[in-house]
Amino acid sequence: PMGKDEGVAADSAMDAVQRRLMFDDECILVDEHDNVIGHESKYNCHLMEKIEKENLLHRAFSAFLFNSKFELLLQQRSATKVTFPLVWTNTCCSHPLYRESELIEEKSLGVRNAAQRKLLDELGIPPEDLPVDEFIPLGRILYKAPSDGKWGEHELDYLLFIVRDVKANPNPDEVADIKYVDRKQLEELLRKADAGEDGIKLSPWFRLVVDNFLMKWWDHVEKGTLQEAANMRTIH
Ligand code: DMA
Ligand code: MN
Repeated sequence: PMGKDEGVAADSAMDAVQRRLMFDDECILVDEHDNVIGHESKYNCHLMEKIEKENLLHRAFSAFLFNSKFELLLQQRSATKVTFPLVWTNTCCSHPLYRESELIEEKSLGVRNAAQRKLLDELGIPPEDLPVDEFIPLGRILYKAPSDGKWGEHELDYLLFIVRDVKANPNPDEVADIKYVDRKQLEELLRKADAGEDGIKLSPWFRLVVDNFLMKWWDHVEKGTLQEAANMRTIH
């Protein structure tokens, strides 16, 4: 296995902030039923070769934040992200870390704690504006997606919805741009991404959610019935 220093040397072009996260963040390894089986650096969890050889699967979350007009907040990932730079995606994604507060399984509290932490880190939204109890876990998906070169994802991803009016102050290390979209504006973005117009690219996990769940869940956002849409038993 590659040592820390060799890894850093081999990735000297990597942005310093992103490199630090690659080694500081300890991800949670799970089996395909989402049982915790260990932990591994963010770096190793996202190396395609390691993913394939050791069948590494880690826990993640994708947060979808809507304002009171029921518009969805999207972000464009920064150019310095190691995986999927400059792609448009849902509000905030990351990983619950291998630490007590983010390993709590009951009602997915660990994952909701991680979402609160990263919405502050990436979008500057204060935790007071995002009480963990307001995040509604709707489902889990398992997917594998290569990014560029040697990097990629293999995740068991918790889908969290929250409806709150917030003031965002994006962190440029993480986020290149943000925008709220209504359904029509999202359709237009999908069309552009499909047509390759304006260089618009969407993340593979956001696309999966859009194609399988988002529109019916958006109805529940508007009706205030999100809890009814939740199914945390099945892993899709
Ligand atoms: C990882 O997101 C999680 C998903 C669902 C793709 P990320 O690459 O934005 O993680 P981080 O923000 O921790 O770099
Ligand atoms: Mn990941």
